[in-house]
Amino acid sequence: MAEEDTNVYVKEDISNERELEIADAHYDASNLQVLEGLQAVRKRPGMYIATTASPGLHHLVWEIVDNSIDEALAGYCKNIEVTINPGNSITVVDDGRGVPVDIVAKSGLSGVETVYTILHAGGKFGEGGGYKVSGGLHGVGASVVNALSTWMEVTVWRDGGEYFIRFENGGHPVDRLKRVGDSSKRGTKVTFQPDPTIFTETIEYDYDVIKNHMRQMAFLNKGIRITLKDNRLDVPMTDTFYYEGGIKEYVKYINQNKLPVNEDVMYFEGAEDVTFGDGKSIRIYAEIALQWTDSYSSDGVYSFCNNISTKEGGTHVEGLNLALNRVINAYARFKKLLKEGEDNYSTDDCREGLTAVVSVKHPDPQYEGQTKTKLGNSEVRKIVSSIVGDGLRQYLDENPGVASTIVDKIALARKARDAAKIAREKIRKSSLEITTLPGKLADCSSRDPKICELYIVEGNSAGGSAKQGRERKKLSGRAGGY
Ligand code: 28F
Repeated sequence: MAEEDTNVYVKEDISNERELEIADAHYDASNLQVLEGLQAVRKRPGMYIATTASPGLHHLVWEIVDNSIDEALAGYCKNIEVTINPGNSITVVDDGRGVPVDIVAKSGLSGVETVYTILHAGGKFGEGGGYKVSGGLHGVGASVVNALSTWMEVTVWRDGGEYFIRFENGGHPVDRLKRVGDSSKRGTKVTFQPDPTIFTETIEYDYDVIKNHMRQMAFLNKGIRITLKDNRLDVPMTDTFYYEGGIKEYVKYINQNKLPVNEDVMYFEGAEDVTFGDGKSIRIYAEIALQWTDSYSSDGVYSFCNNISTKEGGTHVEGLNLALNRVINAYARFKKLLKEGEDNYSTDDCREGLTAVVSVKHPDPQYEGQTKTKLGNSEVRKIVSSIVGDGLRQYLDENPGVASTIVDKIALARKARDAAKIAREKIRKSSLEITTLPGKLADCSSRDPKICELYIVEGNSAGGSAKQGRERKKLSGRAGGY
C-alpha cells in the first residue's frame, strides 16, 4: 500500500495532488503552533500539574483515565484498564467509542491529534458539544501528559479500523495518524513514558496510590469496571474495582468498622437545569449517600465535584447541612421529640456520627479557598438542599423506627455538647481563680495575652537570670515583655 493510502487525511478528504500539498502545509502550520503550546508546558510544568514530584507524576495517570471516565459518563464505555509497565510507562485502555480520527474543523487536525496535542482540548472543543465533567479542577488534558512524556503511543479502534500515532520528546508526532489495519473493536489505548528530565525526583509509580485513586473513581462513577495491573513485578499484581451502587457502597466502605444506625444507606439523587441571566443553560447533577453510625465525630462528610475531592467543602456541603438541619428539626418538632421552648438541634448535632458522600457534576465549577478545593457555585446549594430535603423527609416518614433512633442520637449529641460546654466554662473560671502559681513558675503581671510572653528555661540559675534580665514592661521587640 502506498504511503498516501494509509494516511487518514489523504484517504478521506483529499482528492488531488494540489489539495494534498495545501493540506500538508496546513498540517505543518498547525503542528508548529501545537509544539509551541506543548513547549510552554515543558518550560513551566508546575503551572499545569502543580508539582513535578511524585503527586505530579501520578497526576499524569489521572488525566488519561479522566478521559476514559468522561467517555463512560457519556454512556459509551464500561471498562477501563490501567497497567504499570516495567520501566514505569503507563498504559490505559478503554472500550469507549474511540477518539475520533476524522478532522476537527476548529483545529484542522484529526480528533486524536487534537486531543493529544492541543492544550485544554477534549472539553468545550470540537464535536459532540458534550462537556468534560471529570477533572474539573486539574482537567488540563491529555496533551499535557504528552508534553511531559519522552514518548506516547495512541491506538484507536473505530469505524472498522485500527489507527495509530506515536509522539516523541514531549509531543512531537513521529508520523501522521495512520490506519494500520481492520478491527471490529472500539476503544482507545494510550501508553506514555514520563520524562525523567521533568520528573527529576522520581518516575517510580506507587501501586497503592494508583489503587486508591482507582477505587475512588469506581465508587464515584457507578457501573464502571476499573482494572489495575502492575507488570513491574515478577509476580504481577492486579486489582479490580466495580461498584454497582456507587457512592452508596462508598459510604458502606467508609463505615465498615462502625455500627450503623440505618442499616440501609440512604441514597438521593437529582438533576436540575439552571438558566443564567445571559440565557445560557447548564445541567447540574447531584447525588448524596447518608448513614448514621455509633461514632461521635461530626467530620464524616466527604464531598466531590466532578470526581475531585473538595476538601474545603463548599456550596454542596452547605446544601446538605441546611437540609439536615431543617428536616431533622421539623421532624423532631412534629413528633414532639423536641418540645416547645427547646432550641433547635445544631447542624453539628445533626452530623454527629453521620457519614455522608456528596458528589456533584457541574459543567462550569468554580473553586475557592486556600487550596482551591472549596466549591463556590451558589446555584448548587439549593439543588443539593432540595434533593436531600425531599429525600430525607420521605425516608424519615417511611421509617419511623430508624428516624426515632437517629433523633435520639442527635438529642444525646446535644446533651453531651451542652455538658462539655458547661465543663469547659467551669475549667476556664477555675483557672482564672488560681492566684498563685506552683513552685518555680513566675506569673505575668498583665492579663492581656497580646502583651504577655512565655519563657521556658532549664535550671534554677537560668530561671533566675531570665527573671532578672527581662524588660518587665517593654511592649515591643524580641526580648522582654511582661
Ligand atoms: C485511554 C484514554 O482518551 N478515551 C477517549 C473518547 C471518545 C470521544 C472523544 C475521547 C475529539 C476532538 C473532542 C468519540 N466519538 N482514553 C480516552 N474516548 N474523546 S477520549 O471525543 C473528543 C473529541 O474533540 C468521542 C464521538 N464523540 C466523542
